Amino acid sequence: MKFPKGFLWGGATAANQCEGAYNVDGRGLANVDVIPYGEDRWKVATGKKIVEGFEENVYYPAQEGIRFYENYQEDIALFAKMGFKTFRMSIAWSRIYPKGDEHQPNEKGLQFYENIFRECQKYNIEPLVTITHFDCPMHLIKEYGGWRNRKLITFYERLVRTLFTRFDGLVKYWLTFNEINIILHAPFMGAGLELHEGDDEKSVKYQAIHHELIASATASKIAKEINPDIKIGCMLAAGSTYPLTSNPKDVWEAKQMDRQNYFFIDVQSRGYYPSYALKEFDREGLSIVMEEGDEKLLKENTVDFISFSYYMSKVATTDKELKKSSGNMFNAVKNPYLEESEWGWQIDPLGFRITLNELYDRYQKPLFVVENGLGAIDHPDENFYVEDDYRINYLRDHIEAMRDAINIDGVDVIGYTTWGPIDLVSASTGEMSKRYGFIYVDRDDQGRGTYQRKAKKSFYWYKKVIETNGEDLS
Ligand code: P53
Repeated sequence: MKFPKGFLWGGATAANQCEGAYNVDGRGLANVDVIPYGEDRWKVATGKKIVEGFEENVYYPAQEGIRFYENYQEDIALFAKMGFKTFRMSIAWSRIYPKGDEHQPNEKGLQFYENIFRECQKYNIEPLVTITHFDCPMHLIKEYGGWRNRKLITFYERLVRTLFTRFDGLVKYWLTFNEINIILHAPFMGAGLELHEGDDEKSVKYQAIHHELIASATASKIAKEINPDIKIGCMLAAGSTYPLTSNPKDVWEAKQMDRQNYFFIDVQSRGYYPSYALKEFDREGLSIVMEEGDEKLLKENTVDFISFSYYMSKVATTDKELKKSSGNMFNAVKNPYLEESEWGWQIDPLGFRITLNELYDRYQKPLFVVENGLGAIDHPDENFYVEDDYRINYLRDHIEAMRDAINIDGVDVIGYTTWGPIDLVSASTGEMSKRYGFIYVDRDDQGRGTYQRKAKKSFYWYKKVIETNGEDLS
């Protein structure tokens, strides 16, 4: 029961959740900067509360992150110590193009990422780079309306051309949009999309989505022109949906919920809008403007591999009362057979194997697991040391499930990066106390602390996993 030779073990981060230095070296303001910590967070994230900038007496966790901007050398050295083969990180768009619509990139921003890639190179760590992980320059949102405006494709094209050219030879694996389906559930956080009064919400979202899909295909096209060896992946917030009962109505509901998410990858991987979506747009009278040439572009520039995050499976029901109680963004209800994390996320390793199989059955392209992990409250001792057996157990069970998918089911998996190998700010809650890391960071929910780094028990465990290429999970 082995993992393939050259399997890419590592960890995954995002600029907005770890870099900090939000106004340093010419970086422009982005949507992710103005999403507050506290009770308004989700209102802002979902676009229900529109913000212009910072408000007084509110804490904005992205401003400081975990100070990765200053600490990247130390942090990458720690990843190297665990034996990372790959490191997933993202580019802050507004470091490269501070407003988004300039013609010349900001050299200091480019230099920062070049430094990171050179640091990785020192340790033979393959960078895996997300072009946009939820972020969008505020100027593009306020001046152009963000992704609802087709011009965003041009600005994104400028960004990717700059990145692919400058980092040719340093970066081989790129992801176009992190969790592209999150735009449906948290449009402002996920894509900088604001909803205004009078908007036909669904039309606006799918128009923005169309622009993102075209931008993604454009990135594939440009990448191959610059260097045919570059590999482009899409990125989905995955996790299969189960029907709550065998009532065919529940089964149908589950299928519909899955399709909502698979829709994105259907386009990015197959190269055309699936008929069920076209029918739905028609039926509901959604007016989505597409241009001549879009179809051809999508068809000719599909992704090379499928990447996704997996934290949990979901459960669908047609029971209206139960649905109301769900309280999470996928409208999923509790699974009576599963345990859950302290944040109510269902823990389901077999669901991981099911999801891997589903994605492979559907697309027949190599899969890259680029996020998986357990957000938990840690209890450090006086030296900041954490014994996180709960985290080790979660990861072991999931790695075993992935091993079964590879060895028993024949699923093609390129690599696996755990979410937040170093503790970082939570996307959904803005908390620091929701920790995923092998490395503890001394910082609390309000940004107070020494920001000192310290290896947890799981650090040594993951090191052994990588050393033995997944054979020793004990
Ligand atoms: P946190 C849910 C909500 C927001 C972002 O989430 C999410 C998800 C899970 O699908 O997606 C990813 O930090 C995301 C990361 C994020 C991670 O899940 O809320 O790509 O940015 O940190 C974990 O616990």
